[in-house]
Amino acid sequence: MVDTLAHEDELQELFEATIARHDRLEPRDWMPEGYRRTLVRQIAQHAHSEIIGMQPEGNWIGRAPSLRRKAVLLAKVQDEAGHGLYLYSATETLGVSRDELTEMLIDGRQKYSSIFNYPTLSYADVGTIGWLVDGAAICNQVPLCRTSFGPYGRAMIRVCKEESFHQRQGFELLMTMMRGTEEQQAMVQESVDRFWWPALMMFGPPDADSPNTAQSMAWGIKTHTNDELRQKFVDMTVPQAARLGVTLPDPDLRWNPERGHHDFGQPDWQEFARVVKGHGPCNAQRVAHRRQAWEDGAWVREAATAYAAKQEESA
Ligand code: FAQ
Repeated sequence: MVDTLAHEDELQELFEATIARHDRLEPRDWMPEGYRRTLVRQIAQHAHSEIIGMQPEGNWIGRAPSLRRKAVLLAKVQDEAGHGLYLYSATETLGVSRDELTEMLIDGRQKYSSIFNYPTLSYADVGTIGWLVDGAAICNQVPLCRTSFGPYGRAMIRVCKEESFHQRQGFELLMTMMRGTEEQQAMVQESVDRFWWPALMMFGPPDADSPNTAQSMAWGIKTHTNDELRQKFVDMTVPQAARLGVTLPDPDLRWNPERGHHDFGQPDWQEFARVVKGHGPCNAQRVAHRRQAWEDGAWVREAATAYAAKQEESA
């Protein structure tokens, strides 16, 4: 017993030394249970967000205004599926199967990003999601390329490259509409008005109300706080909005020369809490759609498992 405890102490020291060196933990390395649980929570939530996030934009694939726009949107939505799969694979290295993760999503035990509970009401929303939602995702995810768990950080490198392309296609789509008719310009402004505050909520609650940030930073899972990344996003987006010619719907938004950053207003945090608890405009629809797809795909999973077992038998 004493030996086991001494051994655990050594393992804990090794773990802490790895974190202190800003080195990476790999799946077979010893890690504290809390570290593993936090990673499963965050990476699974991230994976679910990518998969649920296919729905709002997928809604416009059949109604894209040209073949070119349709091809771009199809490719983007497929990229999001790919991101979900890399992230599920990273979570599986922590000892949870993809089946278990999906079950936890569809019965509400795990979350996905609040942003995907808002509807896409006009085609301009496809551009706004690319510009603002992928833009926020990049701000949050570039630092995650250096997160302390190897498989997560490596998945993020590829994901970020693709998200950059997504953001540019959104900006280009909006710029094209802003050069169009007055109706098209009004569609863009209306879409930005709806998505601005939910995009700020993507970074999570303010630091003072974020139960996980301090421990996740100490473990090198997160390298910046929620408020730091939200500020970075605002500073990055304001000049882009000016270039597009849209107004960001925040009367308190202004440059603060003393801080060297923009001051800005707070999102409605009560709305955020409602959406995260399942009471946003589209929560029920998003989860029902995912559950249906999971049930409809059961025969494919069974067939693939049976085929794999046969292959093993004959090998
Ligand atoms: N929505 O203590 P914190 C994308 C939860 S991918 C829902 O601050 P943490 C690509 C949080 O889980 C977008 N829940 O938590 C794309 C925690 O839950 P608990 C997804 C939220 O983890 C683009 C509780 O609140 N990106 O967009 C949200 O330290 C276009 C307390 O919060 C990622 O997942 C929220 N917005 O920090 C796809 C990035 N915020 O403990 C398609 C990775 C917080 O009750 C189309 N994740 N919660 O279970 C992260 O960086 C972090 O998990 C944060 C939250 C920053 C999101």
